Amino acid sequence: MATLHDPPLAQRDPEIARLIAAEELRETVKLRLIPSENYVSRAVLEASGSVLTNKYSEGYAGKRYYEGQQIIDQVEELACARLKTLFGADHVNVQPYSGSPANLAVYLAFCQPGDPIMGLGLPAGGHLTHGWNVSITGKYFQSHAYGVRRDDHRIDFDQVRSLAREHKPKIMWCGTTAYPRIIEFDKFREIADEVGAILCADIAHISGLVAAGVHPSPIGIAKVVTSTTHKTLRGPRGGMILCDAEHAKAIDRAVFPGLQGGPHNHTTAGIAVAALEAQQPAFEAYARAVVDNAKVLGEALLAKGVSLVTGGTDNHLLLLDLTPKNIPGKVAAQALDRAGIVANYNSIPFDPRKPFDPSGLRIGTPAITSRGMGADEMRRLADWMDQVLCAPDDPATITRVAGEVEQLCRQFPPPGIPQR
Ligand code: DSN
Repeated sequence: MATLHDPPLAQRDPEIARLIAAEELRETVKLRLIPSENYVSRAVLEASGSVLTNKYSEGYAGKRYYEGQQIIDQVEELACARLKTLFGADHVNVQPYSGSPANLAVYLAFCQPGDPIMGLGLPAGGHLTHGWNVSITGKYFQSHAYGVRRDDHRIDFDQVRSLAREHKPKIMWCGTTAYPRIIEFDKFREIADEVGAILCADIAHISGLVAAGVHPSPIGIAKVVTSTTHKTLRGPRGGMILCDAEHAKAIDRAVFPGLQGGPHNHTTAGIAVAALEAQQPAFEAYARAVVDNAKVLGEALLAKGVSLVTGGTDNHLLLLDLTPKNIPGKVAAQALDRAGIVANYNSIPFDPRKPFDPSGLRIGTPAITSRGMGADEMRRLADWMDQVLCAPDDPATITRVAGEVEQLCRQFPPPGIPQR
């Protein structure tokens, strides 16, 4: 039989090859400010795009349901060992396909349908899977969302305590997707202990900052910690669950066979590489720069008359309230995108507008910091954003800013993308 003809992508499927090249260009010439996105290194890309995608490996190292695991077991053990060292955790499960499945596995491990649970409400900066009503987690469990205070938009611990005392949740989530301040894990733990809840920290947004020590760690405070691996941690798209020894078995059983089939071994390898990179001193410097850049960007935007939810940031993101600028978040996001500045429109706490057309804009510095940008570039960025927000319908402004943005971006080639 003839050998299977095996041409490179550009020959096999020029359409997809062209689209990938176009995305490489987009990621090169735009300022990517979506705070949950980043650039992975070339090494992470290579591992993620490897032959490890060819293998099935249901189970865990040494206890698989298919033969041929000589290599895969080593890959997964290496990923887990590196993550355990990086975060100081007793146990790591690196198989969740992403953050939402990681969180679903936590429910499966500890809850029965209908059990009371608590999490930060979506409009206050929580995540769908922390019990929001349109998510399976809000439908299958009795969810009691806490929020932020009306006066300063910080987590309302009085409300957390009173809801917890009233409803006695099985699990209590702490973790956010649009909250620019430090998460006070110890305060949550105190309340969770008082009512017998298992405290689960979802650190998807901040896991890179936690690994680098620039945000307090929930390890040793929360019993279970979940995260994606592709945000500030700069790994491939994936998920993980870290927990204490006591909960390890329940978590592993929930992920497999409870929720998922075969792990994505190419992703596991990419996560292992990202964990190795995050152990280097350069990663700590990177994480510090992410936060420093966010602070400089926030101050520069405040100086332009933009209002910031909570008045500033402690982490990698800023939530802009555009009400004083008299421009809805969606109009702003679309105009900025045309000008080469990519963000997402977002609800702000107590938003009078609808979620699909809210008052806010969410931006973050993980990706632009991965390109090596610093304080000077943050000030230029604030200036460009202000110009666009003041003239979202002016094609001349948009075109000029897009050109200037591209010029700057060309000076800071992103990791992982071949420059043509
Ligand atoms: N989609 C992620 C984010 O943008 O924050 C959360 O899952």
